[in-house]
Amino acid sequence: MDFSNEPQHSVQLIARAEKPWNAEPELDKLVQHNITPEELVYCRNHSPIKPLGEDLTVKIDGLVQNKLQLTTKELKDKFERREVVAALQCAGNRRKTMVEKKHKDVDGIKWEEATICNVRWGGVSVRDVLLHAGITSPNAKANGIQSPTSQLHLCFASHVTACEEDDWFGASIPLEKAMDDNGGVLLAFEMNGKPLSPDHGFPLRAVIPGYSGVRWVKWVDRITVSEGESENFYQQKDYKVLPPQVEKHDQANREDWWSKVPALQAMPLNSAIAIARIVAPRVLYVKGYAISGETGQVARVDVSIDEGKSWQPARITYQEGRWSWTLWEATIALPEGHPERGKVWSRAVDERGEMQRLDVDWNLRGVAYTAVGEREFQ
Ligand SMILES: Nc1nc2c(c(=O)[nH]1)N[C@H]1C(S)=C(S)[C@@H](COP(=O)(O)O)O[C@H]1N2
Ligand SMILES: [Mo]
Repeated sequence: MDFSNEPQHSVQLIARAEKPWNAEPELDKLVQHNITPEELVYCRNHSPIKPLGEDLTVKIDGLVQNKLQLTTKELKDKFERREVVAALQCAGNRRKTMVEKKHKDVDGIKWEEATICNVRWGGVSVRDVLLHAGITSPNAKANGIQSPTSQLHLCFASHVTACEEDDWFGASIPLEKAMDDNGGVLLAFEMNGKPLSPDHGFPLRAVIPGYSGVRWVKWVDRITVSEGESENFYQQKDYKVLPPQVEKHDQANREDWWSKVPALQAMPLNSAIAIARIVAPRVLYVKGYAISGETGQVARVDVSIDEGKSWQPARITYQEGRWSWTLWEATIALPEGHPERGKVWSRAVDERGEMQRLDVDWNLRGVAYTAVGEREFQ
């Protein structure tokens, strides 16, 4: 892999790996902003970052009536500009916590709890583009296509450079997610009102609200409506929650676990504590984030100082639409006799009453760790 010509990276990030560039911000800084400034947005790359121009074209092909080939400028001219506020989170967010809590190592970069951000994305709707290309409506049997669209997939690909495990990068989502009017799926060219930076996918990236970061393909140059999922390594042989009995990579390959387990798509309900400190005698201040899962936006965040035996509600200080993260804080009066140092826990609850659990299983790749948030204070 060729790492010459890499752009400047944000100096506010802590490198977890240099080549490829993988870095996250400090968690206490991250939660100071409702909308994450670009300098604090984590970077997750499986390849070098190539400086590209706006003239990169994206092909739309596969099971569509009219194949298209457009530059970002042409996309902007042809389709209505749309915005969505959505949290982007790496599947490996909180991986280091999983290792510590389960006392068992996992494969992968030991991300802490800051590979998440909340951004106002600007771009065009993938649904609009696909309707233009000739997908009529979900479930329609268009143009001799055998599968109902409810069983099709939308594959995003980037061929601009080779990756660690494959010659190109790709990921797919169910076509239904892209065709959902409220799904918020975009081909984005802007982050917080400014053009994307090279690190985050200039000129064009996929935005898949609610889905694992790996599906948000950067530097996208091809979108294919397909009967199968993306053939790319990162769709097929990575980013899956393997069962806990799969303890080694060669075992996963030998016993063919990668084809038995579905790809991680929607990310689960989660929360983490960013700040926990005594601010006055017997007064504990706690602040963190929560993120919604598949069954709806975060409705409440609870905090506990007795390892989950009792909970009290935190104040939600920020939430914006279905796909944003939730910021929350709590001021807890420590009861008489409670030591002024210890641990505090957080638990997100969604609109349907689903809630985070105290403990969850270990998995080999350390993805989608969702046990309650936990932090020491003094
Ligand atoms: N082309 C390409 N797209 C990619 C990746 C990549 O390595 N190459 N990494 C994915 C992963 S795993 C994540 S979590 C997000 C990270 O996006 P960011 O670097 O803008 O935060 O991009 C996704 N899109
Ligand atoms: Mo990721």
